[in-house]
Amino acid sequence: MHTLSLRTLAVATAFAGLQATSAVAANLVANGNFELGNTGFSSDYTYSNPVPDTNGFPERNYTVGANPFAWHNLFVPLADHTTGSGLMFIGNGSSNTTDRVWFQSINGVTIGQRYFFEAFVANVCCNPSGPQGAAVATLSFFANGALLGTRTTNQLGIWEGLSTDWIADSGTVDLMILNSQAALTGNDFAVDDINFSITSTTVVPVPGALPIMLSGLVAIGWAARRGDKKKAVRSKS
Ligand SMILES: [Ca+2]
Ligand SMILES: [Ca+2]
Repeated sequence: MHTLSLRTLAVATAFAGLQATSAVAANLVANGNFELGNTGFSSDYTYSNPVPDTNGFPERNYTVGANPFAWHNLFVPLADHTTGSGLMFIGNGSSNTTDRVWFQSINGVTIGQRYFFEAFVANVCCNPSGPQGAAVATLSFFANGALLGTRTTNQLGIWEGLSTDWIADSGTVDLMILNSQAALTGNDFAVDDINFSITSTTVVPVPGALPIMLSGLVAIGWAARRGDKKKAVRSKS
């Protein structure tokens, strides 16, 4: 009876493990989808309200809003990446490339653990009333100073994703976005759905340690279930 129970558990968790290969766990970034507004993160840019359509005029300003066009009348209308009706970070790029566009510290990270990182960016300048072919932002994402990846917002009004893995080198991860584009004309962008989460494929059973292995399998099953929920959200990209 006891053996049967264990086997049943092993089969169930092995199946869950197969599902987990492309899944991710809960997002550790606070307000990574910006649905809570201007909270949970920091920026060297100056915050201004998402409306009216002249608030976005100064460079080195940002807002958290539902539509870039509502903040700057030369920007394009753009639906957020999360649901198509939510909020996003909208920035008017700074001429100082050392200004941190967005940054956040996350505690409780496991050293040596592989983490998944993903974010989406878009170029928002300009609509037909504004300059065409203006400079585009080049956004680089860092974890504890290490470059995770760079995305140039080449396509006007189109979300472009960046995703990668990162192995934690500290119990705290400082995530940061820098923009290497210094132009004032153009260089306007949106960011949404910043995700930093533990990957489910790196829970490695210790040979001969059955209790540890079973706890790992349970963790994989948990990650898979969380991942299924996340995939449902991702399918909107
Ligand atoms: Ca959003
Ligand atoms: Ca600008």
